[in-house]
Amino acid sequence: MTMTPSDRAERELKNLEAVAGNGLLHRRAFLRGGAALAGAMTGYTLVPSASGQQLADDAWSLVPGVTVPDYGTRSRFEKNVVRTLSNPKGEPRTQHARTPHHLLNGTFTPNGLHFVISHAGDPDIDPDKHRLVIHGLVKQPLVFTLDALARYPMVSRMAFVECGGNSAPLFSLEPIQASVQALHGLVSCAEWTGVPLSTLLDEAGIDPKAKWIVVEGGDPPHVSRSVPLAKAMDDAMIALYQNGERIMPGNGYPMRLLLPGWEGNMNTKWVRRIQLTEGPGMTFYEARTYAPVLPGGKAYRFYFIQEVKSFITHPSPGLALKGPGFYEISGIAYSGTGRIAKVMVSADGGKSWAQAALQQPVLNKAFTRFRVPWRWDGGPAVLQSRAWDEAGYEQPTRAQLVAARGETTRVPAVTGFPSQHYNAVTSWSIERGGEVKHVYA
Ligand SMILES: Nc1nc2c(c(=O)[nH]1)N[C@H]1C(S)=C(S)[C@@H](COP(=O)(O)O)O[C@H]1N2
Ligand SMILES: [Mo]
Repeated sequence: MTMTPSDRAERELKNLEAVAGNGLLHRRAFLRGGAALAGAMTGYTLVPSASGQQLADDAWSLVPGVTVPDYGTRSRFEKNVVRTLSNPKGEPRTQHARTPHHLLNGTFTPNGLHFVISHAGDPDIDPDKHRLVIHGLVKQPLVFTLDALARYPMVSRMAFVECGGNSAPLFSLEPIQASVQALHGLVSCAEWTGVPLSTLLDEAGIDPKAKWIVVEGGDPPHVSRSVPLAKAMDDAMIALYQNGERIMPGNGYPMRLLLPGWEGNMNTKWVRRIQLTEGPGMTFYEARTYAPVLPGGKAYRFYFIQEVKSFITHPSPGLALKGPGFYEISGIAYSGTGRIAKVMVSADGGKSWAQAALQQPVLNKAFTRFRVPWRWDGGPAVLQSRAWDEAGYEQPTRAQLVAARGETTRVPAVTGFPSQHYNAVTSWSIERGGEVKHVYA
């Protein structure tokens, strides 16, 4: 007896182990290979079978193509993959550009799509004229040109940068209907290359009285933040390259401070001054904007770490499901304290959970892509992800976070009400027609 494709699919289907409600499958199913998996879910294959005539000779296959450009840009068909801008006319206030996570995949953010927050636009810095000064409680103050810095031993590492205000819309009383880009677009991940800050501080000679550094940018507001010396000596970097090329103007060209895992605002762009001090500077941004206020009226003085977090990018609002059957649920997880240890995914609003496959390599303080095989039966479902890091921290539920930190009708609130460090679970509801909505579950 010969097996038909549907017999085979039937048998495969029996082998696929549902491990949680609403059709979440064991991640082991991926080991079967994508085609077998997708085929088993749909009965056949996801696409119609091909015949020779279906390969048409379109114009591009008949005449020579365009001249190879000296700097490559993406296909003209990808022009919709862009950041969204909060201040497109560049009025004299903060500008935000948000990463379109629902249109990307993998773990690092292309340079042109890395999120940007610039409090007074992106300065047009001539790299030959830019200087970095290290002074204060040091034996020998030093001034570095870009050329001088380029002669030090460099290191590369993947690291995410996240604004403390990312995801602030989720502090609102009602779920705001918006894309993952609008809700979580103020986080990105890149490979950064540069000189360890410890090398430069050692060379300047640290006075034992020094416990902090106050770091200043070369943009007009001279954005300044204080960083404990221990972090500066641990994994801080003066970054010169972003995904292999010089840092983008919006991300700090020609140099920025990188503090892996710490609040975005502390990662001073266009860095020009590092002063070693006994105490923190209590600068504008740390004394006001980035001092989250608690429901009782107390405030965090500093909130350094971007805590463990995850969200589902596929599917997500704007990416509607096209009929029942197989889907891969995937998203991003990261933690400012270390590596991601585990991500669990629910399709029934948190009643039951399946463990996601973590795409290797799982790197310290960098994006980890997680994936779960899912068979959507066409009925209502609520998708959630929840991450744990290697230090044992677990991503809170929204109820847990709101109990500790409050919620607000003022969104996006700038200060005074909760508007910083939302790292709780995000929920996407799948409606009957396949549309995806933001809900609180
Ligand atoms: N000098 C300077 N550094 C800065 C800023 C700025 O406006 N000026 N914005 C900060 C904020 S609020 C964040 S969240 C991060 C964002 O880094 P990115 O724009 O490279 O993504 O940079 C920080 N560093
Ligand atoms: Mo920020």
